[in-house]
Amino acid sequence: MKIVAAKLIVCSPDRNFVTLKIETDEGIYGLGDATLNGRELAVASYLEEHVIPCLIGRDPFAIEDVWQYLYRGAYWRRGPVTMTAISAVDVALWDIKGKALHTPIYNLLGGKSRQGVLVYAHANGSDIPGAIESTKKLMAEGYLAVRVQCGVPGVASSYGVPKGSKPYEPAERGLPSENVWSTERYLNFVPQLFEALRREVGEDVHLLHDVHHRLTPIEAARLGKALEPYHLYWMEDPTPAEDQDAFRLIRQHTVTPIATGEVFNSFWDAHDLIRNQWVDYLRMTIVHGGGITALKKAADFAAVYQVKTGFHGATDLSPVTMAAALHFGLAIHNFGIQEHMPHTSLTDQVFPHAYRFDAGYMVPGDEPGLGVDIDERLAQKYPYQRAYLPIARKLDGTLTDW
Ligand code: EZ4
Ligand code: CO
Repeated sequence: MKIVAAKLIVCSPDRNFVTLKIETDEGIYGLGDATLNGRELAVASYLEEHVIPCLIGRDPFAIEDVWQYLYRGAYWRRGPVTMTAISAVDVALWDIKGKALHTPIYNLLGGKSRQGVLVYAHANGSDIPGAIESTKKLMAEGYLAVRVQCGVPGVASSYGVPKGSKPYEPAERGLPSENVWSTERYLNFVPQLFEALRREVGEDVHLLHDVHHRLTPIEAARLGKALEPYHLYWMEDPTPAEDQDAFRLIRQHTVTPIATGEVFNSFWDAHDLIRNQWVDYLRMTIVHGGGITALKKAADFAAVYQVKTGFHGATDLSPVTMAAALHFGLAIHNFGIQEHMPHTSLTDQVFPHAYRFDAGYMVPGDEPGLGVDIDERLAQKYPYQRAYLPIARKLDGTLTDW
């Protein structure tokens, strides 16, 4: 089998997605997600100008070799643009291989290790009663794990809290919007939120919370300690992780489990975190971390240290990535949990898929390959629209981590 063509489909069915479609001489094609939220066209151009020409004529079954060719062969390693482009190619090749061998990707990764993939949903409220109501609603839908974000009194706009009646969606069309931030108000408020939540929803449901990189290590340590009575499933991205050593300090102070890495794009971003057991869950996911090939190696390394996966799964990761993550999560032994932020029905129409939610778990379905397609004609009706993630400023105007 040979790769004969590859093309990009850039579309915006409610939000922007970049999709790579690789075609073979046997008529089988594969899909890969190349979406990098707010920097979509950089990846599209990287693939179009520098990668696609190198793929033509190659054997699509030689996934490891193609991966090394794009990683080592570029000379310039790592970085979100490069690694997202490599991911797209890698996932498309796994899709082709599954289809050619008539088997779902989870079988190529060792087969099922479990019946379903535990997922967590997003609850959000502008205040504590709203957050409780939103959590209860998701529990009634069958979710066994819920991430809870809440408006903070005295802070005009918070991460994870919708502005209107639509579900929360961080990226917005147009230029970046601005959020405000107060660490002091947040730190005083969050323990009250989880105290009220546990009182209302009981001890059984898994509760998670995303700090979204906004604290210093010692502030994160204080929050983790304060949240211990409410036994969170995890505290996410407590501090930026460029300095992996920063997590040592947090770890020394609290037994609240830690998840990090949705912005990582390389195993090396997580190496110290894992081998020192400073985190419990790795969030680096397939679309930004170099594909299934790279994540399998990272997950296997993590397994040795009892670190589990907890992949990013927000709406900026297309249904192609969601499917890949579900095959992956079904197969590997050290799977922990998968984020599930449902796409809009329009996104789902553009990407018909076999995966589904059932009673707190998701399954990828048993179709060969990924089990996801793209309706190109429908996609064409929704062209790319400039959109960005917001930025955040402290109350005095200082730009801070969003
Ligand atoms: O802000 O996906 O855990 N989920 C998150 C997301 C991220 C967006 C960024 O592209 O933190 O909401
Ligand atoms: Co997050």
